[in-house]
Amino acid sequence: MSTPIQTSANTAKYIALEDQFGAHNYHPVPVVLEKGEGVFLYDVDGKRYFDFLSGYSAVNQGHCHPEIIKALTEQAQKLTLTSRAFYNNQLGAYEKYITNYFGYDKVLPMNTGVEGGETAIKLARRWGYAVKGIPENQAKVIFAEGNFWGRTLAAISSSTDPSSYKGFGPYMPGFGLVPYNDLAALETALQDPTVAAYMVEPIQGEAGVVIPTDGYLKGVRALCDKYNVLFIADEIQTGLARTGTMLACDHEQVRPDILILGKALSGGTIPVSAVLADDVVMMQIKPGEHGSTYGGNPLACAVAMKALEVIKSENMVENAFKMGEILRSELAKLNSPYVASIRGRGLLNAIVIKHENPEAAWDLCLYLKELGILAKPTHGDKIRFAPPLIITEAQIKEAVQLIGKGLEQLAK
Ligand code: IF1
Repeated sequence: MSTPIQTSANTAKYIALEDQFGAHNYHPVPVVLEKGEGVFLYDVDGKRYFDFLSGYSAVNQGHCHPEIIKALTEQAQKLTLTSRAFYNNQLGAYEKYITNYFGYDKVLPMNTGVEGGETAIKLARRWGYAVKGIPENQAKVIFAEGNFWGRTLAAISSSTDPSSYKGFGPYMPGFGLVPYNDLAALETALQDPTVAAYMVEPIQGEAGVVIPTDGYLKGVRALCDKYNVLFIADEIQTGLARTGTMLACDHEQVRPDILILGKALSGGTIPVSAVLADDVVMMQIKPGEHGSTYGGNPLACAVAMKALEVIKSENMVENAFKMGEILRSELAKLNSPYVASIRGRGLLNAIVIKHENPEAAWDLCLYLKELGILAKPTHGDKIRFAPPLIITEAQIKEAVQLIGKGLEQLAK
């Protein structure tokens, strides 16, 4: 079954530019987007698509949310960057807002998600030496197999995915791995007195929306308490209402020692990430020991405050929970012979494709593009379905009908 990749001359023109002048570090679905509004994206020929990827959960609030864009444009006309060499009138207000919002003493503002991960690990190592008493340069951080937290050399040093780490060595020392969702293995690892932290996604996104057994997060919390290890939750993809609770950790009412946020923290406008922790951890980094040019810039602060505000004012947590249940139920009703499983929480979902053609998931995404839905496979046979959290029941049902038509094409 060969899938005809149908692209207009206009689309092909833009793709050719990227092909000639851009690094080939991605293999995008062949669509060229020009406009985004709410749950919809529009290509250069004006065709409308449901966005079922949401910028990998960076567009939870919907594309170009009017209030977030208003906050962005108003601040952009006043002051965008001071650097942290000086104070600005947005940062303190933002720091108060976000620490109250999530219940932590302090926040360290950064830009990309992976910078948030790097910051969390530096904080954990510092705490390990200063508070836990780990001998200098011997602190370990444990990660879960199947993790993904970015593309820096430290991030890929913890990866178990060859497409992330192969050919980029040598790797960061002091990192350990345990199987995901395995409390016995975690306990064994945490008995090592040089372990400062366990960094984990409450649901593994890139691995294909892998949801741990109920009780896993509570078990992680208990083991970290028992062995005096910091629990770092990477909520960059799962946080900010994506899984039907404000944080995915809320599903088990656990509070990580270090919380990392990113992506939808800016509503998909500019890179904004944040690391939250209490003073016993956060105060281990002294003036001049960490930061970044854009970290805490006034534009990011204004945007992030509004992006957080609309999550609550528009009840996105409740909507994500309800629409997620409807999405999974409607997908199940399709009863497709090509869907091995449907899994997810809130509006972070994935289907696993079963088909003799190993390219079936990719082909399905091409069919879906033709039908007006944008999604992309992860790890071969899984397709993530993660629309913006403002999607309505009617839109979910319309989209699932299109997904059903796409699945039928796999029969040919
Ligand atoms: C790409 C994946 C998703 C993340 C979690 C940290 C980061 C990410 C849980 C780093 C970023 C992005 C990166 C982007 C595609 C996307 C992705 F497919 F790569 F793995 F979502 F699953 N923690 N994920 O998911 O945040 O530095 O990118 O701001 O690299 O292609 P970042």
